[in-house]
Amino acid sequence: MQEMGTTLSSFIIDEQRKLGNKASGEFTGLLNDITIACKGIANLVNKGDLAGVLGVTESENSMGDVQKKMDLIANDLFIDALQNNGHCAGIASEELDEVLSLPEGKPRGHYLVTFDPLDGSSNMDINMDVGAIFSILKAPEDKENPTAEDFSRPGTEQIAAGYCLYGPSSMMVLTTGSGVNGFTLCTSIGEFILTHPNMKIPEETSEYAINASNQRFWEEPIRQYVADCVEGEEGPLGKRYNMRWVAAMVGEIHRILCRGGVFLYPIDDRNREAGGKLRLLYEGNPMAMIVEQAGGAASTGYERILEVAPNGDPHQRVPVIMGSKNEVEKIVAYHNK
Ligand code: AFP
Repeated sequence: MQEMGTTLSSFIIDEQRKLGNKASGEFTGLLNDITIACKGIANLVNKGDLAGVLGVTESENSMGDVQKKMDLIANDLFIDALQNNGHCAGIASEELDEVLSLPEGKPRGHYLVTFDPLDGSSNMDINMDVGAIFSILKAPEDKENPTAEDFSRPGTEQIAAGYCLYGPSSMMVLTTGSGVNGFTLCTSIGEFILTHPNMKIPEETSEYAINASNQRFWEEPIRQYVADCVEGEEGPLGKRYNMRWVAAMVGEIHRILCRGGVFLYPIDDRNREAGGKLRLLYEGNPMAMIVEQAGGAASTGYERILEVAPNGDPHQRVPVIMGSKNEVEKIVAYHNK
């Protein structure tokens, strides 16, 4: 009989065992809660129109983005999984204007969770990659209802980060600070199975991902880097580059973890006022932790994303350049010219 392999649940419990009796099991419980939310989202995303989850709602989130039906359903699945088991003390979500305290009487845990419950949701109606991104911080001691400033911590203080990619297969990729591991959802038994142990990003690449339609809005360093990539072998970078754009950060970062590459969503004339497009707490920081844990680099162009000073806004934005270490360093050098 074929071996089932290591399930995510047993992997997490083994990680807990390594901590000996210091571990209470609460963190394990929290990761299990998040896994349940991701399985619930995978089930509906994979059914698509058959589950009636496509299309948009009448509402917008705090950034003025029209919310898709599945944005709100995924958001509710995360909140439902997190608010009942006493592992979580507070929630920040892309789909919620303010940080969320648990309802009166619900048990509080020692962790804060931030998430984008459905990253790339504009891909939902065209059946392309979408994902969920999450980050875990320690909660302040003895505070019934954590506030926005309790979430306002640099990315270096994250104790775990991960994403679930809903692609041809559903995959959970997780780091708790000692490397990155990938798990594929076996739908017949409803378990994530370890398929990509110890994921590492190749330090070199010739593949970049950027929304090239924004070229006229870019700052000079990005414009120059992409122009040099397009010049290929005859250009200053001396090699042919390939380009990809999935329009879902989870899909870009997963490709980079699997085969290298660099993903860029820089500041441009349209988003300079806001500080960029992607959000620090539940996109930039978790993905930067994952990328660095896999041997890559994650920069704003001027500083390490994980060291960006949070400003108290749960929806603070950040310019993003992340992926293969040597390529990110090259792009940072364009910013230092
Ligand atoms: P949506 O969740 O609104 O689809 O945005 C996805 C995203 O935040 C990120 O996942 C993509 O990399 C990026 O935006 C795509 O941005 P463009 O639509 O400007 O290409």
